[in-house]
Amino acid sequence: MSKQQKQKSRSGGHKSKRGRGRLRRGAHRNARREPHELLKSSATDQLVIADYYDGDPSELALGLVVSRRGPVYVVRWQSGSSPKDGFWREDQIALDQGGALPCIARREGKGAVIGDFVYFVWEQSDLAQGLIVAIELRDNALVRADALGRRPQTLAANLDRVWVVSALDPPPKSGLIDRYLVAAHVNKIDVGIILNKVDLFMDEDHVDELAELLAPYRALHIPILLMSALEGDGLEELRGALVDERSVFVGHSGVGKTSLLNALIPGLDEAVTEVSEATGKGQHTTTTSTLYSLEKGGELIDSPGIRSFGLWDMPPEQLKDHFTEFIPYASQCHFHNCTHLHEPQCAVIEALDQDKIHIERYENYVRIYDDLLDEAED
Ligand SMILES: Nc1nc2c(ncn2[C@@H]2O[C@H](COP(=O)(O)OP(=O)(O)OP(=O)(O)O)[C@@H](O)[C@H]2O)c(=O)[nH]1
Ligand SMILES: [Mg+2]
Ligand SMILES: [Zn+2]
Repeated sequence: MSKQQKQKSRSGGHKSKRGRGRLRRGAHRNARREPHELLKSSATDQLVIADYYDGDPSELALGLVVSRRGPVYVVRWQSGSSPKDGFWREDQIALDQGGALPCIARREGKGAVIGDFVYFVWEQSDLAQGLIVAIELRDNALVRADALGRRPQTLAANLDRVWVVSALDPPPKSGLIDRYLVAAHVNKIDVGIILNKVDLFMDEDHVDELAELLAPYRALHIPILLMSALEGDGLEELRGALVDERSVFVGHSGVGKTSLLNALIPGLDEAVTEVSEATGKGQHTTTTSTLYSLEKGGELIDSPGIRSFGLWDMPPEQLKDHFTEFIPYASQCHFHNCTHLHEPQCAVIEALDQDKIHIERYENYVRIYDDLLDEAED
């Protein structure tokens, strides 16, 4: 439905009782929207707030979700209504626009994630001073499947870039990088790769190994930063890359996402933990995502480390469209719906044989395809 059509149905809804009834049913449907259905269908697509809020829309304020702890969302007040005179309790300091307040959410606001713009009303309760009534449609979202592959889990919304952070220890896994790349590409979110802890470079072989791992990503023109949060290598380059973008650090636990953030924002001092001696794996120090504003403009979300990343809502046959280096060859395959797995006269496999496509990327494609097929059969 176009925005115009939506506005039409909305004003129609206000005119007659029957119309209002239709509106309520609409609200019910919207309330059950899956996270990926909160996406804008075009750049100008906007939420029809009347579907969510019966009161006067001028009572609403708009804010950005910057963190969450249980039922409480911390929301940075950006625009819209101000609290009425006498709203603040004696033990509270009146908030200025740009400041952050705790909010709780009613039904439709409960799916809000970091990076969401939310509509809230000023309302004092035990836990909060705002009540989120609706989530503005998202430009994009980074979504993965939950551990069982049954439900979508939205990690963050309205992103300009996903920085996949890996490190020399625990060692980088191209499979995880490729899954993030696919999830970002689905939503047309730019990506970057950070290789942290370069202070741990052991020897020449180690360097060669890494150069090989990163080669396919260089060929895809993905920004790659070699960094050390410990010694400051690459920090100025990263600062420059983050300006005026809303970006998120993602990756395995213990790769140094929070350490990089602490290095970027002096005085921040968020908790980091020692990598366990026994397993070399991180300890999952960061438990919730948080959005930080950067001095030179731009916002950065630190997220908890993950073990694995399952793609959500991806039919296996669509996966090939997100391995962008396959695309120029795919049109030359004998079969127009070639999966590039086993078909004869496959131009992608020919390109692979001629080393025009990196073997690790192709192998990851096959692996992810198999996983998606398994899930589809479940
Ligand atoms: N040698 C070295 N160690 C680092 C570097 N960056 C971080 N570390 C160490 O790596 C460990 C994990 O760092 P964190 O910043 O907590 O990692 P994280 O990615 O935020 O982990 P989660 O919050 O669990 O996802 C800590 O012991 C850091 O001191 C680095 O550049 N070099
Ligand atoms: Mg962390
Ligand atoms: Zn093919």
